[in-house]
Amino acid sequence: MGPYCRGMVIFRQLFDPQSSTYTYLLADPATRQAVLIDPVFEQARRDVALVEELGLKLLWTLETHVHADHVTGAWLLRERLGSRIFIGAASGAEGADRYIKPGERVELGKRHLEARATPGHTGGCLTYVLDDRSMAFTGDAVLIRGCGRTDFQQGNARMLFRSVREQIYSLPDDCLIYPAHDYRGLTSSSVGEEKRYNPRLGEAVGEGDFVGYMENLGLAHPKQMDAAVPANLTCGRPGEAHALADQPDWAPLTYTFAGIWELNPNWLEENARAVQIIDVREADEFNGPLGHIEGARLVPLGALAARAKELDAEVPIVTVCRSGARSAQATVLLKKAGFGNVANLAGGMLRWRAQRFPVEGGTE
Ligand SMILES: N[C@@H](CCC(=O)N[C@@H](CS)C(=O)NCC(=O)O)C(=O)O
Ligand SMILES: [Fe+2]
Repeated sequence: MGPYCRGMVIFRQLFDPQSSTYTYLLADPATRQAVLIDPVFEQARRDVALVEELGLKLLWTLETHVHADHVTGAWLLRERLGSRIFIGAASGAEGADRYIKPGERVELGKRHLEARATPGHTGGCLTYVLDDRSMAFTGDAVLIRGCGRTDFQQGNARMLFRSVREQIYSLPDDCLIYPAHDYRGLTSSSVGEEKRYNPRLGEAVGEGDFVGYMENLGLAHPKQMDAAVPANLTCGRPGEAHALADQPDWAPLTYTFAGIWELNPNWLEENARAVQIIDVREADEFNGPLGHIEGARLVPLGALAARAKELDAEVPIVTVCRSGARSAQATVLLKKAGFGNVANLAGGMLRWRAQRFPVEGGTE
């Protein structure tokens, strides 16, 4: 394989279960520059966590089209990470930083994606093809053994048929296809496979057959369509009433890709009196060489669910253990028990002590 082989790009496929949408993270390992294709508004927090944990710099968010079934995370990611919003020039959307025309490249460190016009599902659909033609992000033009519907948003079955034949089936047979959705949990396909087995768009299917098929899909409109289309026409900018309400404001918390809210020791040291510190280790550890944080209450993890009612529901909770692992699980148990403001002390007593914060008991 040449210098552009697939091993040289960082790649993750992410899923939004509510809308069955795939979001793709691509990054150049040399420069750490990254792009997210089709991010979902409700998943922005997860996407931020992954970008940060992998040590990447999110340069752009790219849309394959104006989605009808979910709101894009583009605007929210720009707020949180300073990424720029790229969308097709033919999308009709306002508020983007760059309007991409077919044939243009999106640079990503030493790598790039080529935008190809694949209208038909909507009037402005783009497919992004990786520089070595090993991967194509087809949006809703080609789905795995299917394709995007053509009954709204300037949809046009004839146009979709031609787009797929000319712009996607002209790629190498082993080029992998990554669609914007799959409703059965299938994750990827290839050009050769779809040419052979796609029931709507197989090579033996003619344009007239395809149009007949698409006129008779009989699908209900997407559940979120009335809200999603206007929001996506402003690149996912929420209406005024929509504060970024999902970000807890009682402390500067970090959300991990593992799904845990974490707190750093410095904040806890300065704000210990404003929270309940729950140490979930065993009694012999609490009273052992590492010591414990002043004011911490001992509730071993195994007893936490049963004893949760002893805790004050009005005061935020910080959970602590030796390394931060058991206490991460404690946050999960406490959330289940109905406590809203809960965070894990990152790194546990080991990091607390490494940073030389004071302990009660313990040995030097
Ligand atoms: N039940 C889904 C419908 C989603 C839907 O219609 N998806 C569009 C893509 S935006 C599509 O083209 N689907 C093709 C298909 O289901 O065959 C929802 O409510 O979101
Ligand atoms: Fe779509």
